[in-house]
Amino acid sequence: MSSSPSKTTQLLDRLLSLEIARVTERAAVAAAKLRGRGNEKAADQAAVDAMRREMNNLPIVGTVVIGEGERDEAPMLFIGEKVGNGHGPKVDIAVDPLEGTTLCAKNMPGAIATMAMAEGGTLLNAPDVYMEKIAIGPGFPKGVVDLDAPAEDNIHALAKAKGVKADAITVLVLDRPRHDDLIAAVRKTGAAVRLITDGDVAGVIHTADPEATGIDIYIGVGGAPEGVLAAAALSCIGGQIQGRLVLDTEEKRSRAAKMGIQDPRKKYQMEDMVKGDCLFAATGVTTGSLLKGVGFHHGLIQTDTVVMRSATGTVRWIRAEHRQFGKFHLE
Ligand code: VTB
Repeated sequence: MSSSPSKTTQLLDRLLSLEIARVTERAAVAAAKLRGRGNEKAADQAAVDAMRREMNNLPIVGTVVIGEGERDEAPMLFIGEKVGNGHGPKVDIAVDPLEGTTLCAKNMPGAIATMAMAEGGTLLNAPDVYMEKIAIGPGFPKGVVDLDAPAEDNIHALAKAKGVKADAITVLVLDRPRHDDLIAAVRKTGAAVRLITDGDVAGVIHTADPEATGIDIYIGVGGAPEGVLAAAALSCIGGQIQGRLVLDTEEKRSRAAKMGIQDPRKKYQMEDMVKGDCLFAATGVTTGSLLKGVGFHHGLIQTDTVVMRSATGTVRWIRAEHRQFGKFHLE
């Protein structure tokens, strides 16, 4: 950290780390009203509306760089949309108002409302495509695992660095047919696989605390927006993540090129995805291993939020009790 932080840096810490929690709280409460209704679209829309409404109260000149989609397909929080009240620092915004729409619709564990905010021009502008990802927590030499190495090699290298055998390693993987070979390769080493149906932002965050979560490493192909959000979180709490966009059609390559991506095969390090000071926040929608879900009680709404900041590594857990419901715009 420099000895005289810039105005943006000061603001990111002093003011916005609480403000950003308000934004994810609002989105989480709106989505939680629709838990278990089997309607992914409605829950997502409610989260988007709430997040956007609250974000536009923030004292920022914000640009959405990771959003609900590209302008033609997303009416709100589209990539390039200007957000904030227009008075404050220039910031990049990454949002996933409801990460795990299916989890919310089915009322299953682990749906969250999440966003990151960083100094203007410092977050990777990634199109909504898949991303190959590998992530581990803090405390290992840089490059101990590598996106381009076979899974077996990564597991053995990580086990060696931890001073354990491969069978003491647990790998988190999204449960998708595209990962069948990966899962088989992991199991061949003796390592365990933990499968998740959705929610790889929280999945990557789990690698930062293996003692508590039992997860040592995340490997696989998930959404690129989720990859950038996960990189934002890891840049705050430590760890390593590498990603590569899956640009397997001309159409995707051209969309990426329009967003400034010149090398479609580039392997992004965490520092390429999140170049400066950044804040990350997530509020639980349904209870998961990272966060509790929203609690609706008589006269009280409870939310559980984590806010992190990269420049200081500060992590704040905010258990909030809300007694004024008007702010949530619930019918
Ligand atoms: C993952 C998962 C997300 O998208 O990124 C996944 O973590 C990737 O897309 O929660 P597929 O579902 O097509 O595999 C989500 O499920 C969000 O939609």
